[in-house]
Amino acid sequence: MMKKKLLKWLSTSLASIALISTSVQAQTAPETFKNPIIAGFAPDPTITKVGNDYYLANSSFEFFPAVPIYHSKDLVNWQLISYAVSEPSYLPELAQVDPNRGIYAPTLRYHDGLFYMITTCVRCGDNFYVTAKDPKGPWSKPIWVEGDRGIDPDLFWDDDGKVYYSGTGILDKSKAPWKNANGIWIQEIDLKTGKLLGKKTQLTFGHAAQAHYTEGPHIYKINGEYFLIVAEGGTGSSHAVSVFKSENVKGPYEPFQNNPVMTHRNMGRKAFIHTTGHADLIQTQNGEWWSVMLAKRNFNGKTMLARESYLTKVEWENGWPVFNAPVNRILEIDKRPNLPWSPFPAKPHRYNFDANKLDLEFNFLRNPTRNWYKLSKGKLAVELQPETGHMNKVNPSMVLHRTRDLQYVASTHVSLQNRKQNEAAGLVVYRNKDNWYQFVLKGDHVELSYYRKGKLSEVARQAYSADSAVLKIVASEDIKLYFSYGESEDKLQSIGGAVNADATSDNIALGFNGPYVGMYATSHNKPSNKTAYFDWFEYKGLDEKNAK
Ligand code: 6LW
Repeated sequence: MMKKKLLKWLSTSLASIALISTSVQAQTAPETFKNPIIAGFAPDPTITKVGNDYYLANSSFEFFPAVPIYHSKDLVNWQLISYAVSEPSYLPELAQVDPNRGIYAPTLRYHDGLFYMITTCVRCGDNFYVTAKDPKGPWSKPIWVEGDRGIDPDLFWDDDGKVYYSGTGILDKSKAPWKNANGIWIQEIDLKTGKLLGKKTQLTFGHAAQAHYTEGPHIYKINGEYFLIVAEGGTGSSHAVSVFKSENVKGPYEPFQNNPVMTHRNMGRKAFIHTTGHADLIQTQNGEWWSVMLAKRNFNGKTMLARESYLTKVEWENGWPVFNAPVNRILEIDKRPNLPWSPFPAKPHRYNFDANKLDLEFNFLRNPTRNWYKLSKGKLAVELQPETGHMNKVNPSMVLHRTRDLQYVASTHVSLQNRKQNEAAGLVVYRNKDNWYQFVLKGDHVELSYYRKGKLSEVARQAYSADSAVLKIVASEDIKLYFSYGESEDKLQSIGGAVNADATSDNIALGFNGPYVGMYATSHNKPSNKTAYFDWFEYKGLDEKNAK
């Protein structure tokens, strides 16, 4: 009797708790979302769905681990869960690439129990794919595709079991139809071996005469018809999305007369969201269609965060897609997909280095060919290497965090004992070898300097002899960086005043990659047996995240 009563009480209370929690959820789930869905360095997004889970991958260029993979349940809240290439020995070629070479636009797909990520390593082996049963990994070794040196490969599984590889390029160069033309072609692929089978078929050179740089293809079969979606115009202000369809996978593909179906190319330089293009489509479990694509944001004329990932709705009218009807623009605030609101718990801002592995957020500049860092006793121990951030094709001692906000605070506690004049450790704001800021303990002083278009400028240098320091960088809305340092967090003094932050912007450092902030140690071209110890690193974004 008692037991029965208890059970009843339990079940009614549980039911009311469930009711309360659904209503809390309903109350707190916003109606809108905020673009970008992944801010900062997140170009060339590609998306796939398994059950009610969504996965998105980005290109990553010379940074490592390569091809970040994010997970979401509502297309709006995304969590970094892995990288498709995180084992350095799987892609040793990435140790030597130039800035903005390396990993270009990927395609992420799921078929028959396996995830596939296919991409190009530019100037480091060309096209390859990796597979995984679990998107968190482990991912396989690369399987190299034989016979294509073009970029932006796509994989498409047809209903008859055949798999098609789409590549970018003009098969017969003598037939290049106009200046700056590029094209898309298709060929069957054997996914066991990576061999392309049969003949290559050219599908298009672009939606119309004069279409430039047709690339980034994805093929889908929707209601019995084959759709080809491409990026056009180059990944700058003329970027666009165009669509084609065909009754046969190998064409002929008819360009939609309303192409390009999405572009901000005619909005002029003042557009806040610009460079929209390079789309991939997904249908939700509730029947809606959405597209991810890349775009950039214009902060008072400066593109500080490079190419980011955006989301927009797609509807079908007369058998063709309409992007974000009726405005046909990517909006910063837009109506949310009809999916259960599923935010992830906020991550702590401070990384204490207590685990035995670096947090997924951290990246290296190129593939580390040797183990120059270690996590031990709650510290990140970083060996000084002669390589600096101003050298090309090297892997300096840098541990970097994507800059995901226009406004942020980054800080660290670093110690480097008995420093010689060539030995330095501290913070960097980094884009490429010619455009970056360094704020370091060096020899007997603190030094703040930056490279802008390859020219080194020293902002400030102040005597400092203690073994360790807290270093702090504040990036502000007015495109300035403010630096401070001291022996403890409550005793910081500023140095250098307001420093123009635009060296890492697209305006100055234009490239495919994006900005980072992080930790750095170097012995400036000379051998050293020193190790710098980072007690913690903090990255705190100050941009408002989700829509109200
Ligand atoms: C990407 C290609 C592109 O692979 O930029 O300009 C490349 N075009 O689509 C790098 O994101």
